[in-house]
Amino acid sequence: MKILIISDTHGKLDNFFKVLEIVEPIDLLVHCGDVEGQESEIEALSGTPCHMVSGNNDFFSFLDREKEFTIGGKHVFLTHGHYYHVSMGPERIWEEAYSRGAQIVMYGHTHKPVVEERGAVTLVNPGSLSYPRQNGRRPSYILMELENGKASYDIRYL
Ligand SMILES: [Mn+2]
Repeated sequence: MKILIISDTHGKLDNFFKVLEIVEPIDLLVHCGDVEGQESEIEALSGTPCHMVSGNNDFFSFLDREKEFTIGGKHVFLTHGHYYHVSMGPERIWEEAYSRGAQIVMYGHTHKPVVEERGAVTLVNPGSLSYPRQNGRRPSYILMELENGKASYDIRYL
């Protein structure tokens, strides 16, 4: 199972088109918030089921603020991250994910990609496709592969 994880597109879809061309076909799309419109378009273009949450810039969005779902037997907690002050570090979002019994927490907001296994919870942040802030500032996304209950994550850059 191939899962594309993106975040913080902020109303721009050009890099999303590029990523889709590179990774298609995918089985699931996850968007960690700060979509700023085009929610329906993104889902339609991906051609797959889609989990999306609202971010701190999605003021009038119909999207949920948080979601929990299961992929390949793994309990995933999805939220943009600003409620847990992820700009200061992932401690609070980690605690929330742990208390919910999640094995994976997917979030955005920092515009810096992260994959980190921390005890019982794996932190997964794809960075931003539109306004990257990590060193080098290349737009980033994560391709997750699930096989026989084992997850692997590939941080990729455009
Ligand atoms: Mn953002």
